[in-house]
Amino acid sequence: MTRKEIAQRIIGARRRASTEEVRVFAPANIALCKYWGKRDEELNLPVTSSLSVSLGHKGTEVQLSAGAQSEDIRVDGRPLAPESPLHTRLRAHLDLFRPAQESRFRLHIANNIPLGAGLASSASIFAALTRALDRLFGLELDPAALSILARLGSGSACRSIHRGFVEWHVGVADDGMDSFAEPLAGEWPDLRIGIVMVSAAAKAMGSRPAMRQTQRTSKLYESWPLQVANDLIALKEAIREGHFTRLGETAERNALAMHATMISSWPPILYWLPASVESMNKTWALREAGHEVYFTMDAGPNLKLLFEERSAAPAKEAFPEVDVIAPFAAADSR
Ligand code: 2P0
Repeated sequence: MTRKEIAQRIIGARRRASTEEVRVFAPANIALCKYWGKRDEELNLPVTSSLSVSLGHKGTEVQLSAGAQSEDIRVDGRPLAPESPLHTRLRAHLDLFRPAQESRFRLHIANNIPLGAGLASSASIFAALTRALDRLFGLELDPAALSILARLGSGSACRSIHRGFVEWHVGVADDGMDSFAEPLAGEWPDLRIGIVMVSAAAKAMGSRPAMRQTQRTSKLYESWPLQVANDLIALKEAIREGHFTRLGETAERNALAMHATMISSWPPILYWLPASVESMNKTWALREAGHEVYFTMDAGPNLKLLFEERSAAPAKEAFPEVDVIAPFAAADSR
């Protein structure tokens, strides 16, 4: 099954002509239980379910119109090099919706998170772009269909279609029609996510090849689905009951377990820099001192701290550069 076939099946004859410009925002998301490994690389179908929280006002705004003279793709004000991998992926996503072979888009992408720094920016880009295409062509697709289409652009993008806590269901179908994200009930106004930027440089190895290498060569990867199954149960219970200790411990353990599968792959994949380990030690020292601060990490060296408002002062004291996001605060949810 190809991406084009799936998109055709969803979009069908719904597309209406449009030359207006649409402007759409989608939030970035941080997984508390990670997506790591695919059962289908073409369709970005995962090996397990995953669970995330979206980042409020941090994410991507897309401006999109059709009817341009030539394809015009800009990121943060600068034209994107046509030979860059992101350009190729964006064009491929636009192709799924392109009304005619000769039609061209003007696509301007504005991120308020650094690109390629393991802050899940591809998730918000492909979610915002999918929503923009839906609006531009008057498709009026339901959230599950939007989530499936966003997934074809980037796996984690299917979670950025929603706000708050989100679960991406693994699904069992070969065509992936049951592999989409849904919001979970539960608000957590006191929850804070602290971005600790260890390095803003683009990562040495993208998550796609890293996932592949882990799946193929890590003996520890065999235990990953069981880890995820248990962590999902614990996280959903923690969210339901507002049990922060359970949430933080589970998220931190899940991230470390994911990194353990990478470290045990061959050749080994280690995203951590010395400053990453230093930040982990600082987090553990905060907990020793009685402050409930946890961390999660993605395919990069940066940490995302998890804490509640009551621990904001000690967290900021230990990490003076931390950028604190309140995912459920009214002012943060545009
Ligand atoms: C996540 N990551 O759950 C995990 C944790 C990175 C580490 O989703 O190949 O950019 O586009 O499906 O979504 C990053 O992978 O990968 C990711 P593709 P994606 O957030």
